[in-house]
Amino acid sequence: MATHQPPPPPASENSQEDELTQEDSDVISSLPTAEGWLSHYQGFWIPTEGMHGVLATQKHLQAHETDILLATAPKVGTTWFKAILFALVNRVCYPNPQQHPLLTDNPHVLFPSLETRMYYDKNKVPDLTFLTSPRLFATHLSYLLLPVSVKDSTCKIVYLCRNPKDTFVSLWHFQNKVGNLMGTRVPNSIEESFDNFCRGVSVYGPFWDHVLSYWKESLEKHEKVFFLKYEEMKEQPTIHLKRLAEFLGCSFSLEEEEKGRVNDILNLCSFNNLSNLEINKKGKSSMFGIENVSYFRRGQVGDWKNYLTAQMGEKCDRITEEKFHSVGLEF
Ligand code: PAP
Repeated sequence: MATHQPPPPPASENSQEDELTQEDSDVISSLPTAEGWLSHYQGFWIPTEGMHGVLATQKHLQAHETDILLATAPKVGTTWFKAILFALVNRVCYPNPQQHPLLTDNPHVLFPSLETRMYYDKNKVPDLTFLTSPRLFATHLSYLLLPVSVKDSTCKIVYLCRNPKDTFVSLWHFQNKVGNLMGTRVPNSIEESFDNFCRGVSVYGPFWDHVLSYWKESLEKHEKVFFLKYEEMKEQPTIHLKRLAEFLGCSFSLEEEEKGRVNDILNLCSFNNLSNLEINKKGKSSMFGIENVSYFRRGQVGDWKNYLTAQMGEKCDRITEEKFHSVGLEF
């Protein structure tokens, strides 16, 4: 298991434009755009300002066989799973749940996202040297956009998804809250935003294509891609945490189980615990200046009913049925 070292302070995020290569600039400026902040790249809507990181990741990331990649569409529980994977993989280093890095750092700080440009040095090469083996990173990219070296290596991918209605509602709230900070345009109404989501115009979406890309891969390569739903984890956390540990080759020993280590991790990473920590109530992310509290809203299954009409719910269900039925995926 890892001997984790916390990441260094992020590099300055200034003058991104100056640092872009001409080739990258040409690619980015040629892409169709939507909503003033999304660029259509290889079939998916990527935040234009994140395109630099995406191109650098695709060109330069060299996966290690021991890497663990958390892949998610936005707002499906990334923060929760960053915490869970970090605590799970590093549990030997941090046996005492009262003295754990997750108590003083937001999960996004401990578990970098590949597309985040702060991890790229001035030559646009990912500088992930601060991570020790196994390296943990996250990505919002579809499987189709992952670097070849990730696909070709034996590294492991954990894919978390969530029912599209709750995902949309979570995304809508998040974008309303932080959209201004990130310079993104927020649609005026939930209806307009919902229509865009259903048409596939959503950040890192189309949402359904994103899910399908990993679902198909998990069916063919179940030793490489672990596919899990947010709702399943909420329902049976112990079972799924143990399955996850087994998949990652760090199963809980009988002794660990008897000592309650499975529950320790689940409690440490629970919505109640994380959202009530000082760092997550008052802290701010070094990325984009987003307040950590924005990553913890309600954390419940079925919250969509409080925001979408029955008609909107049915529309979303129809799309889900059309897209997923033939591949045996249900929400
Ligand atoms: P990101 O893609 O911007 O990183 P992400 O963490 O995927 O966001 O999604 C946030 C959602 O996960 C929020 O859902 P909600 O809007 O429906 O409430 C957030 O509340 C939920 N969440 C965060 N932490 C946890 C947790 N520990 N357990 C369960 N859900 C959580």
